[in-house]
Amino acid sequence: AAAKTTTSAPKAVKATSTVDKAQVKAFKEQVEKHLRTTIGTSPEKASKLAWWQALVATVNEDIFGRLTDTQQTHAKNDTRAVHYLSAEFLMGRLTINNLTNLEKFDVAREALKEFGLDINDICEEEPDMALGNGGLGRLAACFMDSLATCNYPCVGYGIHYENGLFRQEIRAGKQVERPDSWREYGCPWEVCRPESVQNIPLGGYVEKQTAPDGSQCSVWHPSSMIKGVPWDIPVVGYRGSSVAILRLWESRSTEQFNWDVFNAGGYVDAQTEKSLAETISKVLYPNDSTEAGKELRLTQQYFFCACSLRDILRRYKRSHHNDFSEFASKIAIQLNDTHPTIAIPELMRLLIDEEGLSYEQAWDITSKSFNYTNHTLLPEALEKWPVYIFEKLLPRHLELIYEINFRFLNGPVEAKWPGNNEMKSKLSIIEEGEVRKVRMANLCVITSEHVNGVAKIHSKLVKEDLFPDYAQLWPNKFCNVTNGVTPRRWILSCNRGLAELYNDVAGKDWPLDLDKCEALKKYADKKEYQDRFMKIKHDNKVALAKTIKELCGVEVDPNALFDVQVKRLHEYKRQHLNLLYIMSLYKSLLEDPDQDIVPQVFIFGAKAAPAYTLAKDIIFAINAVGEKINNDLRIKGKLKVVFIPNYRVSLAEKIIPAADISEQISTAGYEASGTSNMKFSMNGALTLGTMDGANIEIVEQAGIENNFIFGLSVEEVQKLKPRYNPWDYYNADHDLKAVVDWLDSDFFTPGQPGALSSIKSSLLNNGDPFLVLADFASYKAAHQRAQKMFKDKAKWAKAAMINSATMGIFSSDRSIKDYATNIWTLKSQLIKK
Ligand code: Z15
Repeated sequence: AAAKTTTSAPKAVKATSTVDKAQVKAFKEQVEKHLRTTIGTSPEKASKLAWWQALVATVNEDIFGRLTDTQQTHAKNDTRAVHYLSAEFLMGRLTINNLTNLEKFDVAREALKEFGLDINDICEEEPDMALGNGGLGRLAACFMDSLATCNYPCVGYGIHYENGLFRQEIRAGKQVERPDSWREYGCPWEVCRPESVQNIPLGGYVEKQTAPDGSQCSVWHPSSMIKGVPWDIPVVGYRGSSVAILRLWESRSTEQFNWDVFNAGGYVDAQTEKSLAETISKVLYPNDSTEAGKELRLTQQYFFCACSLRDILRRYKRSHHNDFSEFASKIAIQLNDTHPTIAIPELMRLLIDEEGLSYEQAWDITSKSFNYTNHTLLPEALEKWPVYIFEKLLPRHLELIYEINFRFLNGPVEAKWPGNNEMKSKLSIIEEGEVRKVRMANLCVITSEHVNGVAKIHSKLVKEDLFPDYAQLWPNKFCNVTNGVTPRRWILSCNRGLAELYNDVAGKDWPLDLDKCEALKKYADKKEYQDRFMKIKHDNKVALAKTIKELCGVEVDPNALFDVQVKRLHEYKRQHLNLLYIMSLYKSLLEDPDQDIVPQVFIFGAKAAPAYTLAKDIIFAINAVGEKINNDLRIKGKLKVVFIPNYRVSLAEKIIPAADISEQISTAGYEASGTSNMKFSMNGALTLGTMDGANIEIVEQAGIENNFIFGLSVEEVQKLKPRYNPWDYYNADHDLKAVVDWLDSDFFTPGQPGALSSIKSSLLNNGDPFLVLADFASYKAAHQRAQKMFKDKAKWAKAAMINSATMGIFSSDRSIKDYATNIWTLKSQLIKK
């Protein structure tokens, strides 16, 4: 039916006419009222920042009522709830998303227009809330949106970092890190909750006491006390269903903190000492998938877990007093990676030492409450904390970890493998060696009811390769929940043109049931729909071209193919494979400038961990090669390479809707899932990628013929790895050899020979750990297929539409429902007004 009414001409911005005049008027009055009475200025002299603040104050009026309704409903029904513990929540900006979820965006846009303001321009004032590094933190943010939208009782718990992920500047082609003080001028979304402050003990020693009956018990005498102050950020579900809470803990000093200094008359010294306690929540560690292993990091983890558990216990005791028999039926705790593992011994400690339960009772509750999500197989990302750090910071927790380990090794392990010490040392929580270490993942697996990976292939590898022995003990503990992303942010808010198209072909409920988008599939052959779809893409590319001009000073043609790789910089993600291909393309253009190639723009965005030298070298190489190519008149603008600085959520929202090709080129077996791959496909990009992580499930939905798959499979990588010699590939492929050697010249870095040679060296002298050279030829062939298809506009449009239309299962609502059903046994709760 929808097909008949649509003409070949793209729809005008018809939303304007459907906006209710009275609502616009009311909204406008509210904004002006807040501008005057909340912000203390007037329409005549207000800055953009002030307008934004007034806009947020207006939105908050809608949010807080629903928040109270949500909390009252949950309290009244004494509902089971999930507690999502995560060291990272990468929320990005909240204004447009909250307006969208409240279905007030159009009203707000019209209201601001009447003040002569552009809503997008005003919303650019909002700093990103960048309290995360990458995929793991953004996943937590998408999950909060879905938990609220699907009405699941929940709390997200994390750290109120004063500085989020560093701001990246590019100077002379190199990454420079700058602090990100996202709340310098206050954050209007957050509410401080002094009534829920917690005090957290730290350090000191454990005293052994012998009770009159001869039994031993431990008394912890901490050396200091840290105050945890909660800040609540409301997360509005789509169409205002429920409002979830993200509770972030800020560390402060207490008077008890170093009270001996105080007592010695050191008033000023004690003020200085404050900084130590307040350091805890100062900064987010900027490593994605590698552990720095710093003492302060473990302190951060313990601090937020200890605060969160006390908060959970306080709320539980409000309705159940000191009867803990229902704890596990009311409380589910999800550990987002091993970062919050310390919550396990902390809950044991609280139940035994503070609440007086027996070890057995405490273990019964604890082992029924926790679940663990694994996000990586990379050995360098698996957290192992030296025992000596535990002895210093958390001596009582270490004792409990030893006890858990002892009972595990002498219980289930001894029963399954009697007298097998090799098995015991493999499965032990403690790694023996020069420096004894606590293996956090082992503690998670032993304690948790469920352990899940984040894509089908990854979950299989978690069970079979990472924890094979645990899987023999507990085969049913291991499961899969494929990641997802919220379609409210990643289509509806960031790609309004595409959202309109889906409204027309799939009805207006697709943001709540993304499978409905499949309706577009039947129009994928129809020219007028192809034209409309590609016009939306083109408009997004025009907008991105403008942003690129502003941020990079480079002119790019929206008619060119936009090939995008945006993600953290990591060897396993292989940005350098992309770079080698670009160099080979450039080389072939220099050899034959008149060849008929598709004009292409290669777009990169990536932050490198500040101490990851090779990653920084790759950023420099991309910029150096880009500089040369962009200014080479011989190639007549057929090729452009841009590195967009400071890649973050708000840039992703501009870049992803404008992509033609999504680069997902990790070595098979190394990217647990990926989530930008899903966002790109939803927005009509074709995936050029390996059979890794969720790419496999994406092509399962969209069809391998509508994407460009290349490279070794997981099995092939596993087989090749032990006997791999990169020199064989280098010597056998003239083109590959030429571009690798090019890195050793000063062609791209005039006057600085060798400036790019660390990359060549990692590929040849360091054994090319991620098989870049092995996949090069196959990668090049995939690019050639992509170029060929791009010339056939109808074929490309159809493939893009099918990709977008078939991503229903990658809504994070589906992921959250999987968790709720298979892991949390959690029911949704309709909110009473
Ligand atoms: C991180 O962003 C991811 C895994 C980690 O172990 C850490 Cl420490 C950070 C990513 C994975 O690399 C990515 O494949 C996955 O999609 C994402 O987590 C969310 O599960």
